[in-house]
Amino acid sequence: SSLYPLVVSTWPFLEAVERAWSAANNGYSAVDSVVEGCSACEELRCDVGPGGSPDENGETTIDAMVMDGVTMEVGAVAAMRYIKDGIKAARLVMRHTGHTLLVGEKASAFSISMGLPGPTDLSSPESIEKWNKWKENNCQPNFWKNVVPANSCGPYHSNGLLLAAETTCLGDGPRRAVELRSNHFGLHSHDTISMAVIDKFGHIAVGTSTNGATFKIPGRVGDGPIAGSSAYVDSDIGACGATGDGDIMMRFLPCYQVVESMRLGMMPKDAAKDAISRIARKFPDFVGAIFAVNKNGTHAGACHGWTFQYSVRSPEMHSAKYICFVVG
Ligand code: SD4
Repeated sequence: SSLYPLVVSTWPFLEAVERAWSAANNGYSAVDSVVEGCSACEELRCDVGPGGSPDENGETTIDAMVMDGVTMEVGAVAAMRYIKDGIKAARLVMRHTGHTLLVGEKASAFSISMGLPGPTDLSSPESIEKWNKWKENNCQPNFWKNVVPANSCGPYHSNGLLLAAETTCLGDGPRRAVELRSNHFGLHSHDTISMAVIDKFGHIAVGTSTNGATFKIPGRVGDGPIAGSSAYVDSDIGACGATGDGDIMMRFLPCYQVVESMRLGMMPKDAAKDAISRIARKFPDFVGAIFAVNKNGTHAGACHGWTFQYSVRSPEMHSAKYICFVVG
């Protein structure tokens, strides 16, 4: 029996995985199958896409990327407003421009000019409610440090600083601060899909779509659209996808690390654990996870700071969830 197509994805987004797998099984290329899968996630709102995590201003934006492991072409969009179809916009950048990454308003304008629907309001009743609750809670937690933010949120200024002071005094403080920070990265809502597809021809592609960090400072771009960070692929070797604290992960390019380690002969399991532990050594409170899959279809996940599941679909096996190796 055939090994391919094979789909691996962050989180138990089984429907999105199934959609990607059917596409690949019907002869779609790896790139197009990944786009099908990530689009499904944007449509079904597996916490990604419209209605997802708002920023400090209550606005939802999208970061997305697609990478072709045969040609090593990449297309990405970041901090994109008013467009629902993040991953399709990324594919348009890859296919129809000589660029790699478009950002902000201009990424939206490009997407509309290329035929994607918009402008569309990306907020939802849920995202507005989430944002209102956060403001009622004096905009805590937030991402500021060592500074009084210029944009007030009522008692937000002083409380933002108070929180920092308290965390050094109270025994429980540091842990609580970490807990709060991890909430931004979907500990309770998994707002990033990162997916790899090996198509019938053995070609591999990866894609990512995310609303980034909840209550981020407007303008913040995470690891989602960064090749090598949220995902990476080389069809001769294998692929990797990541989720978690992108502000930290994009400093390490963990998915590039994983693919390169596999190139040097490491098994996916060891490569994934190694990439996560490189980050955890410097940032012991880091929250994040990756999956690794080699071109033979062997896969593994590694995580730190949370329990992470990833999903796999192959010809022999309906979508199944796997647990990560916890890196201590
Ligand atoms: C980011 N990595 O923008 C994303 C967030 C995420 O589950 O993965 N949330 O930092």
